[in-house]
Amino acid sequence: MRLKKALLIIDVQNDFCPGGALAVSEGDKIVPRINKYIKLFSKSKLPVFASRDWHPVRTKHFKDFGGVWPVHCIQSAKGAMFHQDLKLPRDAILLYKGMDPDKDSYSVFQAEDSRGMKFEQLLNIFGIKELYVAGLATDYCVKSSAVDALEKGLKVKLLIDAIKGVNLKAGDSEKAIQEMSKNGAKKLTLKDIQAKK
Ligand code: VGL
Ligand code: ZN
Repeated sequence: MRLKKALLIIDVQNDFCPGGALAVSEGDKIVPRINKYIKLFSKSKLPVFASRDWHPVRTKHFKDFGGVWPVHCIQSAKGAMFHQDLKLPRDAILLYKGMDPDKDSYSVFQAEDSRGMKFEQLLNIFGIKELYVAGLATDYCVKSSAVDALEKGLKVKLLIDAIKGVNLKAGDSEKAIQEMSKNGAKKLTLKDIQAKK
């Protein structure tokens, strides 16, 4: 039997795009590509999950309170909104993470939907066994989510033409991709998928 797949779009939010508080270089460039993946998944009636970094004003995640990051993705603020060109389907399942003022919570496995249902429970309900992962940032949330997924026995396809990293240190994204691959993630591009059809 073919594994049931879902698309996981991580943190494509204003603050992670150029002009945002924690801008990922060319973070916005992946949006049109992600829209193409969304179309493919919607056509196949497969679920689309979209997470958002969703921080309270005070959290140890921020420099001001002992963390490493500038203030970003404050709950309901403009910076926390999805990039305006991201075309999420009406039935996309929205996930929120980073609400705990004492934790960093990079992984989407620490995220929940608007009713407090954890990502892993949602995957179980939908019977998802394989995640196609896109979004921001390669070296934090994407890496952490992919590694957790693999650890939990899910298959992971890393959409390498639809991710971008912060690169606090040069080469961080490349290292993150290597780590995900080492853990079992398979790299994939839109062309690879189209070639299979
Ligand atoms: C993230 C840095 C800070 C992420 C979140 O979602 O990748 N990165 N907060
Ligand atoms: Zn954050």
